[in-house]
Amino acid sequence: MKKTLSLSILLSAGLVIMLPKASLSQKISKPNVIYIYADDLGFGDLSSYGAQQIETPNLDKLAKSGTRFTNAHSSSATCTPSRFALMTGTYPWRQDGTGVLPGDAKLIVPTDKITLPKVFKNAGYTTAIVGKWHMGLGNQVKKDWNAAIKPGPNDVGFDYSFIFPATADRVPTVFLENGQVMAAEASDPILVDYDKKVGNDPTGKEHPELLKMQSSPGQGHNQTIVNGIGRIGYMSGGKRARWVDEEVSTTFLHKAQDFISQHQDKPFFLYFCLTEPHVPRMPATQFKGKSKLGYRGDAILQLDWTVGQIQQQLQLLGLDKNTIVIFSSDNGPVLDDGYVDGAVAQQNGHQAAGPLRGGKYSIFEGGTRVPFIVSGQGVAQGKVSDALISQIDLLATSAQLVGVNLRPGEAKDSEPLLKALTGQENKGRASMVQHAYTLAIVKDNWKYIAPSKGTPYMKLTDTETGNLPEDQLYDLKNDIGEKNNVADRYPEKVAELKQLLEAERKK
Ligand code: NG6
Ligand code: CA
Repeated sequence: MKKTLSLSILLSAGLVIMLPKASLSQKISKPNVIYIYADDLGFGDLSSYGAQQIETPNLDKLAKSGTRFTNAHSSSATCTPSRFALMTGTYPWRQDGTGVLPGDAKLIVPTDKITLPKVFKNAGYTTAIVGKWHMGLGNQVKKDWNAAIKPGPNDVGFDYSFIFPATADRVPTVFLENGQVMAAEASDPILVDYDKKVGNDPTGKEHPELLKMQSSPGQGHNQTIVNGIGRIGYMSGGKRARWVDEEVSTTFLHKAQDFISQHQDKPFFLYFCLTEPHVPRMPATQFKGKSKLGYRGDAILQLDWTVGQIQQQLQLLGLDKNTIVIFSSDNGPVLDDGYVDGAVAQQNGHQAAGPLRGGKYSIFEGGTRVPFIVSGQGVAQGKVSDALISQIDLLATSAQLVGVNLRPGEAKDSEPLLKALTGQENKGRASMVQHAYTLAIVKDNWKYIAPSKGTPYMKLTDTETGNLPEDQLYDLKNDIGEKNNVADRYPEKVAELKQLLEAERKK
């Protein structure tokens, strides 16, 4: 017998047990990764995070089977910048034009730089996005919605894409599959405009009697009516292509499930972007009225059910063991974000941000500290971790997971935190920049918020933004609700964190 035997000979000879276990498992185990991204879900919106008025059994089960994080953050307090950070591993405030985008915006993700899906592609994975996109499409605002639109998700690392362009409250209210509007008809071309009315479709402003859900006074959402709901922006044409709000969520679910079952034999990465509980909240009939908290609560039940459907599918296909599921939200919660949908009237004591101050749009913790659950292959079970983690770290951490090297300077704000993410250790980032209208920096549970001229309170959405013209310092360990500004008491802390933030800005 020769001294050096190849792996295949060993395997065929049934001598596999002679190989060291680690090297074998490293070869075999490339886990699938599914990143489920909720839209505007708050830190207090799940029963596993302490919600009393709502039950989210499927997400609670996910948390029990894995690690639940209590100090994990989106990079920003709104959608587009958070998603940009997740995709690129760079803080969005370093690049202009990364604020909340209209539905006709051009693509803001660079096509020539590393992205989260490209990390997986470089490791041989098949990649897909299903759901809300909101990072722009094409090279310019003016585009032909009836032709294939490029560049888009398929040009920044996704092999397959099934998306809607921006938010459910913005036109065009259509799905795009691999850049092509689904069910578009040449005879009824889609026109989109954010400045002036196009075509003859009624608007919510002119015809409130046509609405099945009223827009909140003063917030807009009263332009073109689609499916009985006033939207932001004007559109005409594409009558066949327009979605039915009650079907959006299940359409995404089915597309996600199709992708999973079609790619079950080889490693895949699925970026599954749910639209709940973002406005307009118009859940499927089976969820309407179920939560007793208005449509926002019903949408959360729909979201929880959707996650349960994915879990069930993974189990049925035998993929639950070699798949990592990560669940989080792109920013904190808001009750009235443009429609009279019962979220305020039927709040019933529900605290969407839990014990945190502020919510969506705020630099306070409520803006970015969000539910974050990781479960699956290699993840500690039944653990609660207070490691400081940002969604921006998923890029470098995924590279670590799948064994891809990032080049120096690539995804420069993303930190490799595989041990923290899998619940193996509690040490996360040393510091983290938070972003809303202004910036904040957190280190060792001290949080410094930079002075800003923005409004301290947004009346229409009832949001405490955290914008103040002076320095703010909070001791998050003892004051998670950011009630006491202790900047005057700890001037050295303020100076230290200010300097650190300045250094981050210049990086
Ligand atoms: C705001 C919208 C809000 C929502 C948000 C984006 C107004 C008054 N409000 O500008 O309804 O669409 O943008 O939400 O227009 S996000 O989750 O995508 O960031
Ligand atoms: Ca959002």
